[in-house]
Amino acid sequence: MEQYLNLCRHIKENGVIKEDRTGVGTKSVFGYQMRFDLAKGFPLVTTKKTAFRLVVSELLWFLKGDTNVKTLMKEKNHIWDEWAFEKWVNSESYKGPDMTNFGVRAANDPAFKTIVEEQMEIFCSKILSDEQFANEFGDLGPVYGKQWRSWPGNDGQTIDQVQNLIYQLKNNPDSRRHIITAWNPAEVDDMALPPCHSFMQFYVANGKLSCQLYQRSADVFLGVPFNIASYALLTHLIAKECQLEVGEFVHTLGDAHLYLNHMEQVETQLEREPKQLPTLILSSDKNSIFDYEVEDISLVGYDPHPRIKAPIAV
Ligand code: THF
Repeated sequence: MEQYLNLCRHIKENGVIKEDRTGVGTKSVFGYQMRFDLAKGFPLVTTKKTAFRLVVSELLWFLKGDTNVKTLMKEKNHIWDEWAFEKWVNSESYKGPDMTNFGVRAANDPAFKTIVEEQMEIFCSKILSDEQFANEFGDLGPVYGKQWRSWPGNDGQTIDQVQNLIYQLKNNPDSRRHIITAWNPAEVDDMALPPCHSFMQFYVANGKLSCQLYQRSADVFLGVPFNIASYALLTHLIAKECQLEVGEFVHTLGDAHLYLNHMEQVETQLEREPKQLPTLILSSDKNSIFDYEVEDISLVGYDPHPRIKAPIAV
């Protein structure tokens, strides 16, 4: 995963200091591309331990068309909690301590961080125990799952972009229109967070399936290792269903940034030697990409350096 370390180095050396929505501040570059040959191993970052099971449960959640964090919480996946939590604490029905700008405030104030964590626990247990609460506050709006599987079309029809993609890959592999887009301008304002990984294109040549992703905003320390693994996995799943080999994952980034409170962690990672990439194992009895469960997807030979903790910007 030299590609990933080169990206970190490139931003460190060439990035400009830029304010951002979250108030944390970033070092940022605009426009960058990485390529991963998926036949050479599964591209999960080895210079820190990265929780692949979270990548899997998130991708299966997208593929099922789900947009409610309850499903993720049941899988003990908490990577989307903050965005649902934010909707709740800004609503009429929230009666707890003031949570304005809780992300930045928690990062600067340990006492307040404890209060946020308490409220977050209350939030999670309500989502898991109260169905009506989960329906109202667990939903992130028309995010990835909705756009991928049921993009609202004309006269009440919905468009299943994933199903259509697979059909076209099987029947018209040379097409230059193998596209899925999550960026729906009509619905962006209703989403808890507009899609960061917004537009993908697939490509078939020499019996191999490649995927290119356009990611408008890239949190290089926390998000990007997840995003690379997620799209690599998606490419494997689709290739298997279409009886193709895997080709390349091409990752194109728009605003590629390192949060200023991740800089020390990045240094630690840059001092480490990358290790051999793991291999992906898919359970062989699945006929459809929509039938996978978390247990059907695993890695062998993943032996990363230890985890490096960092705060997430909300
Ligand atoms: N918001 C921000 N600021 N960065 C992102 O990368 C991001 N995402 C998704 C939505 N909003 C985002 C969520 N993806 C982690 C990883 C991916 C996320 C969110 C959070 C994270 O905290 N990972 C930690 C620990 C995970 C754990 O073990 O619970 C890590 O060390 O990797 C980009 O799509």
